[in-house]
Amino acid sequence: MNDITVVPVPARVEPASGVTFVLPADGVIRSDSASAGAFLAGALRPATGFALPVVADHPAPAIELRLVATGADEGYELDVDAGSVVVRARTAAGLFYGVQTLLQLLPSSVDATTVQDGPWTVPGGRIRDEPRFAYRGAMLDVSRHFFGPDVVLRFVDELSRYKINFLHLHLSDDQGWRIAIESWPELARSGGATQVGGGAGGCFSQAEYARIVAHAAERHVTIVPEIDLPGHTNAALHAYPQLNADGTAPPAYTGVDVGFSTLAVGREATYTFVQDVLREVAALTPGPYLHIGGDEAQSTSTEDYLAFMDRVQPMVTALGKTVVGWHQIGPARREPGRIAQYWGHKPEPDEDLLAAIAQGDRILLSPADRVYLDMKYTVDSPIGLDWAGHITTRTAYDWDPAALLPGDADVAGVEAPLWTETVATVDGIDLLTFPRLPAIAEVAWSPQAARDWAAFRVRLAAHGPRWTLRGVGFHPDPEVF
Ligand code: TNX
Repeated sequence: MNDITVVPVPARVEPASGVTFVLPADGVIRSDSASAGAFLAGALRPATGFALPVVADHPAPAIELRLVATGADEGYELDVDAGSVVVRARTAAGLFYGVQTLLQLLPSSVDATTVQDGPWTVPGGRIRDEPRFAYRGAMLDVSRHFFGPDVVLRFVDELSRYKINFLHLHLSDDQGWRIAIESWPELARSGGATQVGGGAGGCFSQAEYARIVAHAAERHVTIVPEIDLPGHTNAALHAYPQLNADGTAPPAYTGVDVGFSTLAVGREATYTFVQDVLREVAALTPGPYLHIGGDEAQSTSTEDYLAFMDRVQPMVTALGKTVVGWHQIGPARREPGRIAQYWGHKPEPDEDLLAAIAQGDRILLSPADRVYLDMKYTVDSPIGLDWAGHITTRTAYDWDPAALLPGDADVAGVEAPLWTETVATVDGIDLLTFPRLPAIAEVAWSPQAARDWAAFRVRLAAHGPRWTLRGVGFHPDPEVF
């Protein structure tokens, strides 16, 4: 295990030198969790060509997945000797992460979709692992450009390999409304009908959305839906004239400006609308969080913004969910447990962020100059923005979440947003996401003391061939590959 290339790096690794496990063709998987066993077998069968039956009991299994009474929430232990591999965890999530680590310990050809030559070796030793932060997130903006359910499922699959456990979906913005709301059907029909550049857009049906939520849950990824309010709402304003202060619907918007739209904060129809939307979205959300945006409300007066948030945040609580908002929500009266998502990038302290910290909000870190996946890597990147600077893989990796904010901030974790003003294709998603997202996953999962750029870049480089085998594109960052 000396040279393992696991990303994120585990908290503790003790190699057993000279010891190697080889997966036998007639190996059996014994698992306390049917889903974890099935997931592992499903991942191993295509490339190995082995049958790998999964059973609940067996005298001499090749691989064992055991639920045990102790351990951290998402932690696991992995023991590899010449005769067997054993993963132990207290929770199903922990078992899943142990399985992901095991897959990365096998030769990279395990990621091929057709049968490959073995031997299927795993280096001997012990791993003891658990996450630094409970919230390890990515965000996909499906509003600026719409991406259908299959693209989102594939994104979830890749995130979960790196132990990311939250996917925030930015479901509404000026350019498009992307989740069907049965009580307001024009949102999907008319609000979802276009996107940046004027393409066809699209909108998830509730059944499609439920499929995303279920697929993610099987991979221990919780979906965080965002309905961005009260700004970033042109698509809704276009669909329903009564949400506008002057009662007139604006045209659909296919540009990339921000800050020009607002719900009519003084109209009762606005609150009926918000209540209905949040109710339907909450009903589709088994996870704890509802994100209500709150950023860049430049067309809403401060007074109106605070009044709006005073009415809307308690709706989220009443639906049994916890409020998440961009950090501009900081000055608005908080609801219990609220998370403020910090997306600043300036050296000077941000007053809205300080207000959130002072109120006791948990802070989700999305510093735009570190983890905004929509920023270009360099001036030569074919897509991406640059308002927060260029972000190389090293820039995304080389920082400490504990050192970013004033000492009294309660950091919930780290989330990497992919805004899609310039991203119209899956290739574009891949290029901006890899290899930076795995770098950020390590920032969020691994202890700071175990992280080091020089060692990381070598581990990360080993994932290039795996992405290629899986049909995932990436930026060949010259500092890594
Ligand atoms: C800022 S981050 C925005 C988004 C843009 C993004 C582009 C945030 C809360 N608002 O509306 O898409 O910059 O990088």
